[in-house]
Amino acid sequence: MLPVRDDALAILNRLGVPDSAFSDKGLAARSPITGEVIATVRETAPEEATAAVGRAHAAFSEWRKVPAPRRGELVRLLGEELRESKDDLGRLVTLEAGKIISEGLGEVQEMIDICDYAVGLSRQLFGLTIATERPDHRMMETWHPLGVCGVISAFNFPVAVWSWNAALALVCGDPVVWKPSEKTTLTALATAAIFKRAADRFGGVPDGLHEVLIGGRAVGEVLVEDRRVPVVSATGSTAMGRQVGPKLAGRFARAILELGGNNAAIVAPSADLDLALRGIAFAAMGTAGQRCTTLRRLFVHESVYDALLPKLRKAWSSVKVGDPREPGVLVGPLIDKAAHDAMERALGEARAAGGEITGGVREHAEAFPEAHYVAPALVEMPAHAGPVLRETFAPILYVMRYSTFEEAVAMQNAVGAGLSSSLFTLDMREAERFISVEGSDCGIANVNIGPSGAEIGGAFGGEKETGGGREAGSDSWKAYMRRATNTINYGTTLPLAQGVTFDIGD
Ligand code: UN1
Repeated sequence: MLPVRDDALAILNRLGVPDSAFSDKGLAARSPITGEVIATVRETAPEEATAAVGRAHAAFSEWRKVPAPRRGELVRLLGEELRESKDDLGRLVTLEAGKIISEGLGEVQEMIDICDYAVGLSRQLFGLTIATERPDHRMMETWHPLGVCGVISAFNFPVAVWSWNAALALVCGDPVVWKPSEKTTLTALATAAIFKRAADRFGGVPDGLHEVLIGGRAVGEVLVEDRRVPVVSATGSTAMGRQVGPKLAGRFARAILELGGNNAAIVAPSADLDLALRGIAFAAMGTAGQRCTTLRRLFVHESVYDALLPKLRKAWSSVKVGDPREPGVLVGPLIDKAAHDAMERALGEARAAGGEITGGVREHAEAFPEAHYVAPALVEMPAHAGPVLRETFAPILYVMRYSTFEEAVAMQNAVGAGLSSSLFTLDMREAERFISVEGSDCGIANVNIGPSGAEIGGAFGGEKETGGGREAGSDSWKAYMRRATNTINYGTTLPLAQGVTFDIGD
Protein backbone atom coordinates (compact mmCIF):
# COMPACT_ATOMS: atom_id res chain seq x y z
CA MET A 1 0.00 0.00 0.00
CA LEU A 2 1.27 3.48 -0.87
CA PRO A 3 1.90 5.83 2.06
CA VAL A 4 -1.21 7.96 2.68
CA ARG A 5 0.35 11.22 1.52
CA ASP A 6 1.78 9.80 -1.73
CA ASP A 7 -1.49 8.03 -2.41
CA ALA A 8 -3.51 11.25 -1.95
CA LEU A 9 -1.12 13.49 -3.89
CA ALA A 10 -1.09 11.07 -6.84
CA ILE A 11 -4.90 11.11 -6.90
CA LEU A 12 -5.07 14.91 -6.72
CA ASN A 13 -2.65 15.04 -9.60
CA ARG A 14 -4.60 12.52 -11.69
CA LEU A 15 -7.85 14.36 -11.01
CA GLY A 16 -6.30 17.61 -12.21
CA VAL A 17 -6.33 19.74 -9.06
CA PRO A 18 -4.17 22.76 -10.02
CA ASP A 19 -1.03 23.70 -8.06
CA SER A 20 -2.57 27.11 -7.41
CA ALA A 21 -4.98 25.38 -4.96
CA PHE A 22 -2.09 24.87 -2.54
CA SER A 23 -0.07 27.33 -0.50
CA ASP A 24 2.58 27.00 2.22
CA LYS A 25 0.61 29.19 4.58
CA GLY A 26 -2.75 27.54 3.95
CA LEU A 27 -5.12 25.28 5.79
CA ALA A 28 -3.65 21.89 6.73
CA ALA A 29 -5.43 18.96 5.06
CA ARG A 30 -4.97 15.92 7.27
CA SER A 31 -5.71 12.27 6.91
CA PRO A 32 -7.42 10.69 9.91
CA ILE A 33 -5.77 7.37 8.92
CA THR A 34 -2.39 8.52 10.27
CA GLY A 35 -3.10 12.06 11.44
CA GLU A 36 -0.45 13.37 9.01
CA VAL A 37 -0.73 16.52 6.94
CA ILE A 38 -1.23 15.66 3.25
CA ALA A 39 -1.07 19.20 1.89
CA THR A 40 -1.72 22.80 2.84
CA VAL A 41 -4.57 24.33 0.91
CA ARG A 42 -4.89 27.98 -0.04
CA GLU A 43 -7.65 29.70 1.97
CA THR A 44 -10.23 32.00 0.46
CA ALA A 45 -10.18 35.45 2.05
CA PRO A 46 -13.63 36.87 2.94
CA GLU A 47 -13.34 39.55 0.22
CA GLU A 48 -12.48 36.82 -2.32
CA ALA A 49 -15.59 34.95 -1.15
CA THR A 50 -17.69 38.06 -1.76
CA ALA A 51 -16.16 38.35 -5.23
CA ALA A 52 -17.00 34.68 -5.89
CA VAL A 53 -20.62 35.32 -4.90
CA GLY A 54 -20.56 38.29 -7.29
CA ARG A 55 -19.35 36.08 -10.16
CA ALA A 56 -22.00 33.48 -9.35
CA HIS A 57 -24.66 36.17 -9.24
CA ALA A 58 -23.55 37.42 -12.67
CA ALA A 59 -23.60 33.83 -13.98
CA PHE A 60 -27.20 33.52 -12.82
CA SER A 61 -28.50 36.03 -15.36
CA GLU A 62 -27.12 33.82 -18.15
CA TRP A 63 -27.64 30.34 -16.73
CA ARG A 64 -31.32 30.93 -15.92
CA LYS A 65 -31.99 31.48 -19.65
CA VAL A 66 -30.41 28.19 -20.73
CA PRO A 67 -33.29 25.74 -21.26
CA ALA A 68 -33.54 23.32 -18.34
CA PRO A 69 -32.94 20.12 -20.40
CA ARG A 70 -29.80 21.76 -21.76
CA ARG A 71 -28.74 22.53 -18.19
CA GLY A 72 -29.38 18.85 -17.55
CA GLU A 73 -26.78 18.05 -20.20
CA LEU A 74 -24.09 19.65 -18.02
CA VAL A 75 -25.15 17.43 -15.13
CA ARG A 76 -25.19 14.39 -17.44
CA LEU A 77 -21.55 15.16 -18.34
CA LEU A 78 -20.76 15.60 -14.64
CA GLY A 79 -22.20 12.13 -14.02
CA GLU A 80 -19.98 10.75 -16.80
CA GLU A 81 -16.89 12.40 -15.34
CA LEU A 82 -17.75 11.05 -11.91
CA ARG A 83 -18.07 7.53 -13.32
CA GLU A 84 -14.66 7.98 -14.90
CA SER A 85 -13.13 9.24 -11.62
CA LYS A 86 -15.07 6.99 -9.24
CA ASP A 87 -12.11 4.92 -8.04
CA ASP A 88 -9.87 7.93 -7.49
CA LEU A 89 -12.43 10.17 -5.82
CA GLY A 90 -13.76 7.29 -3.70
CA ARG A 91 -10.23 6.51 -2.51
CA LEU A 92 -9.62 10.17 -1.74
CA VAL A 93 -12.76 10.13 0.43
CA THR A 94 -11.19 7.18 2.25
CA LEU A 95 -7.88 9.00 2.67
CA GLU A 96 -9.39 12.26 3.83
CA ALA A 97 -12.52 11.23 5.74
CA GLY A 98 -11.38 7.75 6.85
CA LYS A 99 -14.24 5.75 5.31
CA ILE A 100 -13.63 2.15 4.32
CA ILE A 101 -13.05 1.67 0.57
CA SER A 102 -16.55 0.37 -0.15
CA GLU A 103 -18.13 3.36 1.63
CA GLY A 104 -15.83 5.81 -0.15
CA LEU A 105 -16.91 4.33 -3.48
CA GLY A 106 -20.52 4.30 -2.28
CA GLU A 107 -20.31 8.01 -1.63
CA VAL A 108 -19.26 8.65 -5.24
CA GLN A 109 -21.99 6.29 -6.45
CA GLU A 110 -24.47 8.47 -4.54
CA MET A 111 -23.15 11.45 -6.56
CA ILE A 112 -23.59 9.56 -9.81
CA ASP A 113 -27.12 8.56 -8.79
CA ILE A 114 -28.18 12.13 -8.05
CA CYS A 115 -26.74 13.27 -11.38
CA ASP A 116 -28.85 10.67 -13.20
CA TYR A 117 -31.85 11.77 -11.18
CA ALA A 118 -31.25 15.45 -11.93
CA VAL A 119 -30.85 14.82 -15.67
CA GLY A 120 -34.34 13.28 -15.78
CA LEU A 121 -35.63 16.03 -13.54
CA SER A 122 -34.37 18.66 -15.98
CA ARG A 123 -37.32 17.68 -18.21
CA GLN A 124 -39.80 17.55 -15.35
CA LEU A 125 -39.66 20.95 -13.66
CA PHE A 126 -43.36 21.43 -14.11
CA GLY A 127 -46.19 23.22 -12.36
CA LEU A 128 -49.93 22.71 -12.22
CA THR A 129 -52.74 24.15 -14.27
CA ILE A 130 -55.55 24.99 -11.86
CA ALA A 131 -59.30 25.39 -12.47
CA THR A 132 -60.29 29.04 -12.20
CA GLU A 133 -63.62 30.46 -11.05
CA ARG A 134 -63.63 33.01 -13.89
CA PRO A 135 -64.83 32.24 -17.42
CA ASP A 136 -62.30 32.49 -20.25
CA HIS A 137 -59.39 32.46 -17.83
CA ARG A 138 -56.57 30.08 -17.23
CA MET A 139 -54.54 29.79 -14.04
CA MET A 140 -51.23 27.99 -13.81
CA GLU A 141 -47.95 27.97 -12.00
CA THR A 142 -44.49 28.41 -13.49
CA TRP A 143 -41.24 27.47 -11.80
CA HIS A 144 -38.30 29.81 -12.34
CA PRO A 145 -34.65 29.59 -11.27
CA LEU A 146 -34.15 31.24 -7.88
CA GLY A 147 -30.56 32.53 -7.83
CA VAL A 148 -27.24 31.58 -6.30
CA CYS A 149 -27.40 28.49 -4.10
CA GLY A 150 -24.94 28.40 -1.19
CA VAL A 151 -23.86 24.97 -0.01
CA ILE A 152 -22.18 24.43 3.36
CA SER A 153 -21.23 20.79 3.81
CA ALA A 154 -19.78 18.62 6.58
CA PHE A 155 -16.73 16.31 6.70
CA ASN A 156 -18.65 13.07 6.97
CA PHE A 157 -20.18 13.12 3.50
CA PRO A 158 -17.63 15.51 2.04
CA VAL A 159 -18.76 15.26 -1.58
CA ALA A 160 -22.14 13.46 -1.78
CA VAL A 161 -24.01 16.21 0.05
CA TRP A 162 -22.55 18.81 -2.33
CA SER A 163 -23.84 16.72 -5.23
CA TRP A 164 -27.40 16.42 -3.83
CA ASN A 165 -27.52 20.20 -3.83
CA ALA A 166 -25.40 21.04 -6.85
CA ALA A 167 -27.00 18.58 -9.29
CA LEU A 168 -30.46 19.88 -8.43
CA ALA A 169 -29.49 23.56 -8.23
CA LEU A 170 -27.76 23.43 -11.61
CA VAL A 171 -30.70 21.89 -13.47
CA CYS A 172 -32.99 24.32 -11.65
CA GLY A 173 -30.93 27.20 -13.10
CA ASP A 174 -29.02 28.22 -9.96
CA PRO A 175 -25.23 28.75 -9.78
CA VAL A 176 -23.56 27.09 -6.79
CA VAL A 177 -21.10 28.52 -4.26
CA TRP A 178 -19.75 25.75 -2.05
CA LYS A 179 -18.06 25.98 1.33
CA PRO A 180 -16.88 22.46 2.19
CA SER A 181 -15.84 21.48 5.69
CA GLU A 182 -12.37 22.75 6.54
CA LYS A 183 -11.60 19.12 7.51
CA THR A 184 -12.17 17.84 3.96
CA THR A 185 -10.85 20.38 1.49
CA LEU A 186 -8.99 17.94 -0.76
CA THR A 187 -12.08 16.01 -1.82
CA ALA A 188 -13.77 19.36 -2.50
CA LEU A 189 -10.90 20.53 -4.70
CA ALA A 190 -10.96 17.20 -6.52
CA THR A 191 -14.71 17.50 -7.07
CA ALA A 192 -14.28 21.04 -8.38
CA ALA A 193 -11.68 19.75 -10.88
CA ILE A 194 -14.09 17.00 -12.00
CA PHE A 195 -16.86 19.55 -12.38
CA LYS A 196 -14.56 21.78 -14.42
CA ARG A 197 -13.91 18.91 -16.84
CA ALA A 198 -17.65 18.46 -17.35
CA ALA A 199 -18.07 22.24 -17.80
CA ASP A 200 -15.24 22.38 -20.37
CA ARG A 201 -16.84 19.57 -22.34
CA PHE A 202 -20.21 21.33 -22.16
CA GLY A 203 -18.66 24.58 -23.42
CA GLY A 204 -19.84 28.11 -22.84
CA VAL A 205 -20.58 27.69 -19.13
CA PRO A 206 -20.69 31.19 -17.61
CA ASP A 207 -17.78 32.12 -15.37
CA GLY A 208 -18.85 31.76 -11.74
CA LEU A 209 -21.40 28.98 -12.26
CA HIS A 210 -19.53 26.92 -9.67
CA GLU A 211 -17.34 28.48 -7.00
CA VAL A 212 -15.55 26.88 -4.03
CA LEU A 213 -14.68 28.78 -0.85
CA ILE A 214 -11.96 27.21 1.27
CA GLY A 215 -11.92 28.21 4.90
CA GLY A 216 -13.77 28.34 8.16
CA ARG A 217 -16.57 30.30 9.65
CA ALA A 218 -15.62 33.66 8.11
CA VAL A 219 -16.20 32.49 4.53
CA GLY A 220 -19.30 30.53 5.54
CA GLU A 221 -20.69 33.76 6.94
CA VAL A 222 -20.24 35.49 3.59
CA LEU A 223 -22.64 32.95 2.07
CA VAL A 224 -25.08 33.27 4.94
CA GLU A 225 -25.08 37.05 4.92
CA ASP A 226 -24.86 38.00 1.24
CA ARG A 227 -28.25 39.10 -0.10
CA ARG A 228 -27.34 37.78 -3.54
CA VAL A 229 -27.62 34.22 -2.17
CA PRO A 230 -31.36 33.49 -1.85
CA VAL A 231 -30.99 29.87 -0.76
CA VAL A 232 -28.42 28.23 1.51
CA SER A 233 -28.24 24.51 2.15
CA ALA A 234 -26.30 23.86 5.35
CA THR A 235 -25.33 20.47 6.76
CA GLY A 236 -23.77 20.14 10.19
CA SER A 237 -24.58 20.29 13.86
CA THR A 238 -27.76 21.67 15.41
CA ALA A 239 -25.52 24.31 17.07
CA MET A 240 -24.39 25.47 13.61
CA GLY A 241 -28.01 25.53 12.41
CA ARG A 242 -28.99 27.68 15.39
CA GLN A 243 -26.52 30.30 14.16
CA VAL A 244 -27.23 30.04 10.45
CA GLY A 245 -31.03 29.65 10.50
CA PRO A 246 -31.93 32.97 12.19
CA LYS A 247 -29.45 34.90 10.03
CA LEU A 248 -31.04 33.53 6.87
CA ALA A 249 -34.51 34.18 8.24
CA GLY A 250 -33.45 37.75 9.03
CA ARG A 251 -32.90 38.45 5.36
CA PHE A 252 -35.79 36.19 4.21
CA ALA A 253 -33.49 33.75 2.46
CA ARG A 254 -34.43 30.10 2.22
CA ALA A 255 -32.66 27.68 4.50
CA ILE A 256 -32.30 24.00 3.71
CA LEU A 257 -31.01 22.74 7.05
CA GLU A 258 -29.76 19.21 7.59
CA LEU A 259 -28.59 19.16 11.20
CA GLY A 260 -28.09 16.63 13.95
CA GLY A 261 -29.65 13.21 14.28
CA ASN A 262 -30.17 10.98 17.31
CA ASN A 263 -31.63 8.07 15.43
CA ALA A 264 -33.28 5.05 16.99
CA ALA A 265 -34.29 1.53 16.09
CA ILE A 266 -36.91 -0.58 17.83
CA VAL A 267 -36.63 -4.37 17.88
CA ALA A 268 -40.10 -5.80 18.38
CA PRO A 269 -40.98 -9.29 19.72
CA SER A 270 -41.66 -10.65 16.22
CA ALA A 271 -38.45 -9.27 14.65
CA ASP A 272 -36.23 -11.42 12.45
CA LEU A 273 -33.26 -11.17 14.81
CA ASP A 274 -30.58 -12.14 12.30
CA LEU A 275 -31.77 -9.47 9.90
CA ALA A 276 -32.05 -6.97 12.74
CA LEU A 277 -28.50 -7.78 13.85
CA ARG A 278 -27.12 -7.00 10.37
CA GLY A 279 -29.18 -3.81 10.08
CA ILE A 280 -28.15 -2.61 13.54
CA ALA A 281 -24.45 -3.40 13.00
CA PHE A 282 -24.20 -1.43 9.75
CA ALA A 283 -26.26 1.50 11.00
CA ALA A 284 -24.39 1.83 14.32
CA MET A 285 -20.80 0.96 13.40
CA GLY A 286 -20.66 1.90 9.69
CA THR A 287 -18.69 5.07 8.87
CA ALA A 288 -17.34 4.74 12.45
CA GLY A 289 -20.64 6.13 13.74
CA GLN A 290 -20.09 9.41 11.88
CA ARG A 291 -23.22 9.62 9.72
CA CYS A 292 -26.00 11.97 10.63
CA THR A 293 -28.21 8.90 10.12
CA THR A 294 -26.09 6.66 12.39
CA LEU A 295 -28.08 4.47 14.77
CA ARG A 296 -27.44 5.77 18.28
CA ARG A 297 -30.33 4.42 20.38
CA LEU A 298 -31.70 0.88 20.34
CA PHE A 299 -34.93 -0.14 22.08
CA VAL A 300 -35.22 -3.92 22.41
CA HIS A 301 -38.40 -5.63 23.59
CA GLU A 302 -37.86 -7.39 26.91
CA SER A 303 -38.93 -10.75 25.40
CA VAL A 304 -36.06 -10.77 22.87
CA TYR A 305 -33.45 -8.77 24.79
CA ASP A 306 -31.59 -11.79 26.12
CA ALA A 307 -31.59 -13.44 22.70
CA LEU A 308 -30.33 -10.38 20.81
CA LEU A 309 -27.78 -8.90 23.20
CA PRO A 310 -25.19 -11.72 23.08
CA LYS A 311 -25.25 -11.49 19.27
CA LEU A 312 -24.67 -7.75 19.43
CA ARG A 313 -21.88 -8.06 21.98
CA LYS A 314 -20.20 -10.67 19.77
CA ALA A 315 -20.46 -8.46 16.67
CA TRP A 316 -19.15 -5.43 18.56
CA SER A 317 -16.18 -7.34 20.00
CA SER A 318 -15.20 -9.00 16.73
CA VAL A 319 -15.47 -6.11 14.27
CA LYS A 320 -12.12 -5.14 12.77
CA VAL A 321 -11.01 -1.57 13.47
CA GLY A 322 -8.08 -0.10 11.56
CA ASP A 323 -6.71 1.40 8.36
CA PRO A 324 -9.84 1.75 6.22
CA ARG A 325 -7.90 0.73 3.10
CA GLU A 326 -7.27 -2.75 4.50
CA PRO A 327 -9.59 -5.54 3.40
CA GLY A 328 -11.74 -6.83 6.24
CA VAL A 329 -11.64 -3.57 8.20
CA LEU A 330 -15.19 -2.31 8.83
CA VAL A 331 -14.48 0.59 11.16
CA GLY A 332 -11.96 3.27 10.23
CA PRO A 333 -10.67 6.16 12.35
CA LEU A 334 -12.59 9.01 13.94
CA ILE A 335 -12.05 12.27 12.09
CA ASP A 336 -9.92 13.91 14.79
CA LYS A 337 -9.06 14.25 18.46
CA ALA A 338 -12.10 16.40 19.21
CA ALA A 339 -14.35 13.54 18.05
CA HIS A 340 -12.47 11.12 20.28
CA ASP A 341 -12.71 13.48 23.26
CA ALA A 342 -16.48 13.83 22.76
CA MET A 343 -16.80 10.04 22.66
CA GLU A 344 -14.81 9.66 25.88
CA ARG A 345 -16.96 12.28 27.57
CA ALA A 346 -20.19 10.57 26.57
CA LEU A 347 -18.91 7.15 27.67
CA GLY A 348 -17.83 8.61 31.01
CA GLU A 349 -21.29 10.02 31.58
CA ALA A 350 -22.91 6.74 30.51
CA ARG A 351 -20.72 4.76 32.92
CA ALA A 352 -21.60 7.14 35.76
CA ALA A 353 -25.28 6.62 34.98
CA GLY A 354 -24.90 2.84 35.33
CA GLY A 355 -24.27 1.98 31.65
CA GLU A 356 -22.42 -1.28 30.92
CA ILE A 357 -19.94 -0.76 28.11
CA THR A 358 -18.64 -3.27 25.58
CA GLY A 359 -15.77 -1.83 23.48
CA GLY A 360 -15.17 1.90 23.27
CA VAL A 361 -11.41 1.69 23.90
CA ARG A 362 -8.71 3.28 21.79
CA GLU A 363 -6.78 1.07 19.37
CA HIS A 364 -3.56 1.40 17.34
CA ALA A 365 -2.40 4.30 19.52
CA GLU A 366 1.22 3.15 19.38
CA ALA A 367 1.35 2.75 15.62
CA PHE A 368 -0.61 5.96 14.98
CA PRO A 369 -0.32 8.33 17.94
CA GLU A 370 -1.80 11.18 15.88
CA ALA A 371 -4.81 9.16 14.69
CA HIS A 372 -7.89 8.14 16.66
CA TYR A 373 -9.08 4.60 16.24
CA VAL A 374 -11.67 3.32 18.71
CA ALA A 375 -13.55 0.08 19.06
CA PRO A 376 -17.25 0.86 18.66
CA ALA A 377 -19.07 1.00 21.98
CA LEU A 378 -22.22 -0.91 22.88
CA VAL A 379 -23.68 0.58 26.04
CA GLU A 380 -26.48 -1.15 27.94
CA MET A 381 -28.26 1.67 29.71
CA PRO A 382 -30.61 1.37 32.69
CA ALA A 383 -32.67 4.37 31.50
CA HIS A 384 -33.34 6.60 28.51
CA ALA A 385 -31.52 9.59 29.99
CA GLY A 386 -28.25 11.52 30.17
CA PRO A 387 -25.90 11.23 27.17
CA VAL A 388 -28.47 9.05 25.37
CA LEU A 389 -30.57 12.14 24.70
CA ARG A 390 -27.95 13.96 22.64
CA GLU A 391 -26.00 13.24 19.48
CA THR A 392 -22.36 12.28 19.98
CA PHE A 393 -20.72 11.95 16.58
CA ALA A 394 -18.93 8.67 17.30
CA PRO A 395 -19.71 4.94 17.30
CA ILE A 396 -21.72 4.61 20.51
CA LEU A 397 -24.91 2.55 20.54
CA TYR A 398 -27.04 2.88 23.68
CA VAL A 399 -29.30 -0.11 24.26
CA MET A 400 -32.45 -0.10 26.40
CA ARG A 401 -35.33 -2.49 27.11
CA TYR A 402 -38.97 -1.70 26.55
CA SER A 403 -42.20 -3.48 27.33
CA THR A 404 -44.94 -1.84 25.22
CA PHE A 405 -44.80 -0.61 21.64
CA GLU A 406 -46.27 2.76 22.67
CA GLU A 407 -43.55 3.20 25.26
CA ALA A 408 -40.84 2.44 22.65
CA VAL A 409 -42.27 4.93 20.15
CA ALA A 410 -42.60 7.58 22.87
CA MET A 411 -38.93 7.14 23.85
CA GLN A 412 -37.80 7.19 20.25
CA ASN A 413 -39.61 10.51 19.75
CA ALA A 414 -38.49 12.03 23.07
CA VAL A 415 -35.28 13.66 21.82
CA GLY A 416 -34.58 16.98 20.14
CA ALA A 417 -33.51 15.59 16.78
CA GLY A 418 -35.92 14.09 14.28
CA LEU A 419 -33.90 12.73 11.38
CA SER A 420 -34.22 8.98 11.01
CA SER A 421 -35.80 5.99 12.72
CA SER A 422 -36.54 2.34 12.16
CA LEU A 423 -38.51 -0.61 13.41
CA PHE A 424 -37.72 -4.31 13.11
CA THR A 425 -40.96 -6.27 13.20
CA LEU A 426 -42.95 -8.86 11.26
CA ASP A 427 -46.21 -7.58 12.74
CA MET A 428 -47.92 -5.51 10.04
CA ARG A 429 -50.06 -3.62 12.52
CA GLU A 430 -46.96 -2.39 14.34
CA ALA A 431 -45.21 -1.61 11.08
CA GLU A 432 -48.09 0.51 9.81
CA ARG A 433 -48.56 2.21 13.18
CA PHE A 434 -44.87 3.12 13.22
CA ILE A 435 -45.04 4.95 9.90
CA SER A 436 -48.46 6.47 10.67
CA VAL A 437 -49.10 9.89 12.20
CA GLU A 438 -48.97 8.35 15.70
CA GLY A 439 -45.63 6.68 15.04
CA SER A 440 -42.16 8.03 14.35
CA ASP A 441 -41.90 11.82 14.24
CA CYS A 442 -38.80 11.73 12.01
CA GLY A 443 -38.22 12.69 8.38
CA ILE A 444 -37.21 9.09 7.69
CA ALA A 445 -39.08 6.09 9.15
CA ASN A 446 -38.01 2.64 7.97
CA VAL A 447 -39.24 -0.89 8.57
CA ASN A 448 -36.85 -3.85 8.67
CA ILE A 449 -33.85 -1.80 7.60
CA GLY A 450 -31.74 0.45 9.81
CA PRO A 451 -32.03 4.25 9.89
CA SER A 452 -28.96 4.97 7.71
CA GLY A 453 -28.00 4.38 4.11
CA ALA A 454 -30.87 6.16 2.37
CA GLU A 455 -30.94 6.22 -1.42
CA ILE A 456 -31.29 9.50 -3.31
CA GLY A 457 -34.75 8.98 -4.82
CA GLY A 458 -36.50 9.93 -1.60
CA ALA A 459 -36.42 13.34 0.04
CA PHE A 460 -33.67 13.35 2.69
CA GLY A 461 -33.92 15.36 5.91
CA GLY A 462 -35.65 15.54 9.24
CA GLU A 463 -37.84 17.44 11.65
CA LYS A 464 -37.43 19.34 14.92
CA GLU A 465 -33.79 20.12 15.72
CA THR A 466 -32.72 18.40 12.50
CA GLY A 467 -33.89 21.58 10.82
CA GLY A 468 -36.75 20.60 8.52
CA GLY A 469 -34.81 20.77 5.23
CA ARG A 470 -35.19 18.24 2.44
CA GLU A 471 -32.58 17.40 -0.16
CA ALA A 472 -32.14 14.92 -3.04
CA GLY A 473 -35.23 13.18 -4.44
CA SER A 474 -39.02 13.51 -4.46
CA ASP A 475 -39.97 17.19 -4.91
CA SER A 476 -36.97 18.63 -3.01
CA TRP A 477 -36.08 20.53 -6.20
CA LYS A 478 -38.81 23.06 -5.41
CA ALA A 479 -36.59 24.66 -2.75
CA TYR A 480 -34.15 25.70 -5.49
CA MET A 481 -36.78 27.46 -7.63
CA ARG A 482 -39.38 30.16 -7.21
CA ARG A 483 -43.02 29.58 -8.07
CA ALA A 484 -45.05 32.14 -9.98
CA THR A 485 -48.83 31.84 -10.23
CA ASN A 486 -50.12 33.16 -13.56
CA THR A 487 -53.72 34.02 -14.39
CA ILE A 488 -54.45 34.68 -18.05
CA ASN A 489 -57.66 36.22 -19.36
CA TYR A 490 -58.41 35.19 -22.94
CA GLY A 491 -61.93 36.74 -22.93
CA THR A 492 -63.25 40.22 -23.62
CA THR A 493 -64.69 41.02 -20.19
CA LEU A 494 -63.02 41.42 -16.82
CA PRO A 495 -64.85 39.30 -14.24
CA LEU A 496 -63.29 39.81 -10.80
CA ALA A 497 -62.61 37.00 -8.40
CA GLN A 498 -64.87 36.48 -5.38
CA GLY A 499 -67.71 38.16 -7.32
CA VAL A 500 -66.37 41.62 -6.54
CA THR A 501 -67.83 44.42 -8.69
CA PHE A 502 -65.85 47.56 -9.43
CA ASP A 503 -67.76 49.48 -12.08
CA ILE A 504 -65.94 52.60 -13.26
CA GLY A 505 -68.75 53.43 -15.74
CA ASP A 506 -68.27 54.14 -19.44
C1 UN1 B 1 -25.12 12.45 6.32
O1 UN1 B 1 -24.69 11.70 7.18
O2 UN1 B 1 -24.96 13.71 6.40
O3 UN1 B 1 -28.63 8.00 4.42
C2 UN1 B 1 -25.81 11.97 5.11
C3 UN1 B 1 -27.40 7.96 4.57
C4 UN1 B 1 -26.54 8.58 3.49
C5 UN1 B 1 -26.43 10.05 3.69
C6 UN1 B 1 -26.02 10.48 5.05
N1 UN1 B 1 -27.12 8.30 2.21
O4 UN1 B 1 -26.86 7.44 5.52
